Amino acid sequence: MSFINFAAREINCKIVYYGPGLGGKTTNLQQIYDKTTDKQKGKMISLATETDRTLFFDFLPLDLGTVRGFKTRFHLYTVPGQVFYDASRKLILRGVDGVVFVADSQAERMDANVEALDNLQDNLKEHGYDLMKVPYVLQLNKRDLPNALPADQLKRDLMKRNEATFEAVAFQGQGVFETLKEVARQVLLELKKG
Ligand SMILES: Nc1nc2c(ncn2[C@@H]2O[C@H](COP(=O)(O)OP(=O)(O)OP(=O)(O)O)[C@@H](O)[C@H]2O)c(=O)[nH]1
Ligand SMILES: [Mg+2]
Repeated sequence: MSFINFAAREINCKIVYYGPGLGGKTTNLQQIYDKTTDKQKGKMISLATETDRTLFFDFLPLDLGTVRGFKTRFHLYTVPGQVFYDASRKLILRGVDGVVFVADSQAERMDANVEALDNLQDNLKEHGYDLMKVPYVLQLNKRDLPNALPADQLKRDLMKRNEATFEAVAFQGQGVFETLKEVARQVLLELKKG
């Protein structure tokens, strides 16, 4: 649910990056953080383990221009991908406006992709959201690795609807902003409808 602050003329939207552990969710946010101006962004907050696995969430507020005189502020979150942090994932999805699923293209991570996607669908449902209807983008990450499956095969196995898909090499910034722009576009479109 986007939050509109009329006094401040500000629209607040929440985007959640979801996906299997080590797929590159936090890396997406780090790239966005690194490549935006100070004026555009707030502090990036990360709660992580010593080995940089997301413990609770990564959070980055980002200003993406104005819509009819309202400043649009996107709050980007990532969930911890590790299977046993399901309670955190569920909590972070609360009030979500748009979802990016960051899939790991490596063949040996296919089961983890499918499991995380099922988990996303279940957790959205618990909040009353439908994966078939929410603003949603599928990112195929780690395209640089030799064991990456062909993109067509990943799409066949992971696409849920006619969603936009982007190939990415997140740690090099490739595909990161394309993904963000598309999910933001969809969220703003929903806002205009509502
Ligand atoms: N080769 C390659 N490595 C990547 C890519 N994107 C991210 N990585 C690396 O993958 C590792 C995990 O990335 P994270 O962004 O921490 O993964 P995550 O999805 O946030 O993981 P959790 O927080 O445990 O759920 C890091 O070492 C990244 O540098 C990519 O496109 N290609
Ligand atoms: Mg992470």
